[in-house]
Amino acid sequence: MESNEFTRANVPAWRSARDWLAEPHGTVNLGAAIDRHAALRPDQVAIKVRGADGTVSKLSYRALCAETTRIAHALRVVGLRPGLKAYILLERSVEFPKLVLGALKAGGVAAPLFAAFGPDPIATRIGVGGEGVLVTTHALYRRKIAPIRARLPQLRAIVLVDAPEGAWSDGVFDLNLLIAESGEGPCSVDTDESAPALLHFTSGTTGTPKAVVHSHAIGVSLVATGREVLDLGGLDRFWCTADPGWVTGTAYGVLAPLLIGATLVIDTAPFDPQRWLDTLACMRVSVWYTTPTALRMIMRARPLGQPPLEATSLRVVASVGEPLNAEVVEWGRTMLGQRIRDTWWQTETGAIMIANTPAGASADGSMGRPVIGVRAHLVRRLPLGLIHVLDDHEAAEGELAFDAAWPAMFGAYLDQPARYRSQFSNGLYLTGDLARRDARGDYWYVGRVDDAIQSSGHLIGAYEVERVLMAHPAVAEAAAIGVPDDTCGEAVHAVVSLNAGYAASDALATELRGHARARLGAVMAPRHIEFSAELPHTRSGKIMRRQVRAQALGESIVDLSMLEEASLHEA
Ligand code: 6R9
Repeated sequence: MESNEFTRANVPAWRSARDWLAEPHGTVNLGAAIDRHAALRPDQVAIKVRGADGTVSKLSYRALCAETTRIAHALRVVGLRPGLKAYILLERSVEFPKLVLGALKAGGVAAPLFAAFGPDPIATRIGVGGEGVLVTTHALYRRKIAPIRARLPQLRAIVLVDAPEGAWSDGVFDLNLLIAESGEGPCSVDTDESAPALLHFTSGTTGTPKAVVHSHAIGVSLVATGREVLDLGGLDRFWCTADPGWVTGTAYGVLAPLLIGATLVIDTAPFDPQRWLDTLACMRVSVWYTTPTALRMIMRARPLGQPPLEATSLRVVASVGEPLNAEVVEWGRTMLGQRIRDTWWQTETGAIMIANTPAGASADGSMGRPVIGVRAHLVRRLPLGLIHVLDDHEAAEGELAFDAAWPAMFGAYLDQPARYRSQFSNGLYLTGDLARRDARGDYWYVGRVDDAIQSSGHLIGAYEVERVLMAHPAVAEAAAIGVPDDTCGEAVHAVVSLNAGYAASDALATELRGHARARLGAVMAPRHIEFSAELPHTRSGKIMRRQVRAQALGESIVDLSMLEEASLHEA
């Protein structure tokens, strides 16, 4: 299980991706692999950036190759060594992909952090991640790092991408000066494909965040799924809207498109529905990878009935991070002229595992089927770490699990071997998500095992309830939670935000309860409906059900990981 033996697996998509990534002598360095495009098509645009003021700038593969090599030299000068971390604390910017690739070329482990984190979650994560260097901007340094500098003995150096003149002292360096003074020659460390490349932090339900380790082998799955699911090729202009701090921001926001040789589109402005629609059009985006939350906000700003959007180059639209409800898919078909493809994966899986692929005609609202090479199962957990695997050929509901042998499978939770082992049983990786498989073999999201509601002896997936509420024309978003109840253990409670044109009222609450009851039955239908102007989200767009629950129960937030997620909103 822990030795990832995918290279011997007979999956042509993986073999061809690996053949493309590997050096002639067999090693794989994802930072260096991108240079192959610089050799083959040096003038091809690698990155196209739309600045907040609307100006557009371009970087060729030749320039990207040269600049990331210089960054690798610079990072080595300040102490980055193979296996050490390069913490990257940056907003959406052209610097982000350059720093990720430069760190990889130097043999370092790229460890992105959300720029919206406050000082505390940053210190916690660097404490978990261990020794390395930190790259950030001058403004973020002043606000987030300077106040906690004394708590960060793990940092060998801090590098500013935009240091004001004369700002370097006391272990703080100016990246441009470092570049000017470092070597020019090739700089790429030969890394074995099992060498660590990425470190991503995810918060669980309890305790400290987990640091998920990925090796350079992740590139094999990223290339294979980039081609198969996103249909990416060398002529595409690909826009991944993910925040750089989220796993999607590195995997598909940097690596997949650049390994494939596409043009990466970056918009440095914060989310705004009209701005994003403009970006789709003016950057002539052909493949767009975004989140249901962003799509629902755009849908709110531009509901059905208004003229369709003018994004004529758009060929593929895909979504990740949260369930994609059928209403959004329908909106996309009319307004974008595209069937939005859902994709399911996790920080731990490293790459897309289940998707609506071009070939498969899966039902709207379903996540689709396992991607080529991946084998999915539904399981029930039994005592003593044992599991019961449900018949793969039948419709069923259970915890989603995968044969633990795909290239992008995570290699460890840093320093937590027991926690890592507890995610596996019988050669399967257990995801912690509940899913349903229908008779056609499509997978439907049911909810997180942790968020499941126990009511009158039934286990209810939060999303099963939310999906039905969102099908009502008044509801924009919904969060279903369990609240303590003397008779049924937990009662289902829903908090909803409304679409434009609808106002909260007792009558609407009654109507929504009736709507849910008619479709879900008495056990699953929410007993209470509460209205909220907006539901709390993480930066990656996930509804924070634990926070919704704490608010509904009038509890103060005591869970550490929740506090950290909440601090994402203090920017
Ligand atoms: C890439 C990413 C993972 C969790 C995952 C699941 C939820 C992701 C989804 C989805 C429904 C989808 N999730 N994709 N739920 N439909 N298409 O999101 O990684 O931040 O680790 O989150 O997100 O619950 O377990 P990560």
